[in-house]
Amino acid sequence: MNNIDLAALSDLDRPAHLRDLFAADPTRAERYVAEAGDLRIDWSKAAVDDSIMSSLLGLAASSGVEERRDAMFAGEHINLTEDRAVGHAALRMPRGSTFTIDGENVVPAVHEVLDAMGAFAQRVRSAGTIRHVVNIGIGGSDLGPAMAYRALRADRHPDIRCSFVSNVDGADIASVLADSDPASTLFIVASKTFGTIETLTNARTARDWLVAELGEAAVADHFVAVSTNAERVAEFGIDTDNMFGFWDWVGGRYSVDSAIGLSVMIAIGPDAFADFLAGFHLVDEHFRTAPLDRNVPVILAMIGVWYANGLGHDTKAVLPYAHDLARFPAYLQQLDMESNGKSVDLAGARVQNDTGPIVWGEPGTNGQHAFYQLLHQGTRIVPCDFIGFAHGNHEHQQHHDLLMSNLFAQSEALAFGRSNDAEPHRNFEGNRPNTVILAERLTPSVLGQLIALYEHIVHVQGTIWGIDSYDQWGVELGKELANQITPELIDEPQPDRHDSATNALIAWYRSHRA
Ligand code: G6Q
Repeated sequence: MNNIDLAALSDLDRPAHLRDLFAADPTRAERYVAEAGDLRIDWSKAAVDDSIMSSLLGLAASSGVEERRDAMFAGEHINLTEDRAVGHAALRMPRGSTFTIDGENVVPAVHEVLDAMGAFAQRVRSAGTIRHVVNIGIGGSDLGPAMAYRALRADRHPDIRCSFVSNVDGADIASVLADSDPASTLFIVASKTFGTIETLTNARTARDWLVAELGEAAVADHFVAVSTNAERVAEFGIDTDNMFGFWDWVGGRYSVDSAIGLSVMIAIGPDAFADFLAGFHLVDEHFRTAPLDRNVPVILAMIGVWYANGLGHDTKAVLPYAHDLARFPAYLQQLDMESNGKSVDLAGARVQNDTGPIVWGEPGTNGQHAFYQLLHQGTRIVPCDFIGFAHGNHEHQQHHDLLMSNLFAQSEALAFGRSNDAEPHRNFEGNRPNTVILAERLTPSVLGQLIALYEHIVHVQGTIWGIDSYDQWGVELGKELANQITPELIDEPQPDRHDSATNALIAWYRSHRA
């Protein structure tokens, strides 16, 4: 392997056009494919050749990717700015295995919570009184369960539906309450800190609504909490007997496989939830043990580093050809952008290279009729991840064949294009890189595998960029200012605290609010 540094990436020779790479190497479609668990990952249409891959894998080795991966699995405090271990992989370890954090094997405690969740979920599923589960959370305490609930439509209990309330905009809770019957609704207040203003505001509104309808005594049967902060849960008025815990070594955006997934477990049942966790674990084991040159999260991460720092691509599209994965791009947006949207390295110095990409996407085929024009003929190159399945979770085979033919066609068209010198507006230059991830079917296990794959890609890229992928200080300033401004909208404005533009906005709102 070639040893280069990150800064040298932009000096490497660009690979040939994908058409020429394929023409020169009839084995490319076989060599640039690997399996991780049940996922088949094909990066043959990525903008790389053997020489670039060798440099990238050399960079991974010299940047300590293996060491930092091992440090994570050893429970070391690799989240430096918060001085915490990064233990989400422990959440999906089989019973009886070991993951040590701060001198303690945490796996027994993980399974204790899973057992409690399982017993509770089973009671809710069989009792027949609860028909609507409302998860109130935001960010990491919302996106994961909301995405997974939607993705696992085919596995859900037929008579229990879930809703997800996150936005402090009253329209969110209002629309869910308008569609709820208090006697058959269970609220899960999901908040790691139990201090998040949006979640507490929504939870209070929901609590008031329930009490107004059924009386204070009903709270015990209709509210549970998921949190690391028992004191605040009790203060809010939820009995800590009705609380499912987790730990500070689980980051919000890495928590769908903790008690934060309770709504998903109620929907799909404890056994399917165990399959979901087993799926994560399969890919964890692949990431932990595969050599760098067969390690799919490492390979995809390094290709992403090449796009960001070698070729200067700013964004990345995630395009699931599965309507049930409609929220997957939004989920990955948080996972990736909150983790690697950083400009300061672990030593506190300004980074010298671009870090995480802007992640976006929509399911196919909808996106094709919207933004794919730019993907095919725009001036900007957007590397794409396509995700598809051999079987749809429905009975409409014709739809599925059409869907998958579109995925294959888009991947082909982007990579190879079609020349038309006579009519430039019909010319497709191709050479637009993409990766194709396939699996038999979108099951709980496969969903877990997909999430773990992206988690580890983010981890490896954070290592290369030398940043802390596990903190999120960038969300603090806005929160702090909002807390200052809230009383100014109602009581006295404090113009000394703000710039003239902000003061004008506050003044406008005050005069119109009145
Ligand atoms: C995720 C972030 C953030 C967090 C929310 C909700 O990694 O930390 O999105 O999940 O701010 O926080 P609480 O769960 O503490 O309410």
